Amino acid sequence: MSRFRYPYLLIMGDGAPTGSVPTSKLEAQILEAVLQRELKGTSIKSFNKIILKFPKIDESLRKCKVIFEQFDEDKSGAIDLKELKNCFSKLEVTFTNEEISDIFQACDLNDDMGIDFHEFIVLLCLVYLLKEGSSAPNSKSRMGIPDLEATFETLVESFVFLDNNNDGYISKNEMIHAIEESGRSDGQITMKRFEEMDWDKNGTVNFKEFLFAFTSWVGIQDDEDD
Ligand SMILES: [Ca+2]
Ligand SMILES: [Ca+2]
Ligand SMILES: [Ca+2]
Repeated sequence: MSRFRYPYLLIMGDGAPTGSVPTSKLEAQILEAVLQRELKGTSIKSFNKIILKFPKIDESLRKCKVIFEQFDEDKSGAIDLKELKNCFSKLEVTFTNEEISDIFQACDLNDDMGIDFHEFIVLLCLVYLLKEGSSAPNSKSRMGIPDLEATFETLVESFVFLDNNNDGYISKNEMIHAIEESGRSDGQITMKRFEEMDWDKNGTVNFKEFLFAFTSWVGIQDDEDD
């Protein structure tokens, strides 16, 4: 549990859905992209498969730090709006200014006007999802960072697996079902973690909430306190 240090209380002010209804244009777009993606299904067939992928996901996300530092041009430890615009143009990701502001706000969970490393990973993964289908048909990469994109795909696939009824949200029952089926002895701990990621306690977790929690579980938070 020591990994669970992210200030979740701060997240509550962030426009997380109060029911299974998107609260902003961006949330609606993300939900739509998730629903589209769910139609394709997932190669992940068990909860244990997700757990087995943790070390690899962790390793890959750590490498993302290099990218983060590259875009944090003034080395302030956070990416501001201007730096994010440069970041997108380098990655050849096309967004309007309004969209960039929206995604910035959505991922700046603690409202400090900067995207820290953890927030950055979630942000890139959301971009990855939103840009599905936007790259040339033969291109393997949407953002020019294929290794990381493969990891984002794993995160998306994990969500699709857990969202058993494909409504775009992971419910408590879906989580219980996945854990029970896996026969894990640490099921109770996992359940507790689910409850922690469902901060507004409405019984469901959307894709963004899932990403924040999931990327904490795999371990990237561990070296952020030094
Ligand atoms: Ca900066
Ligand atoms: Ca922030
Ligand atoms: Ca569901």
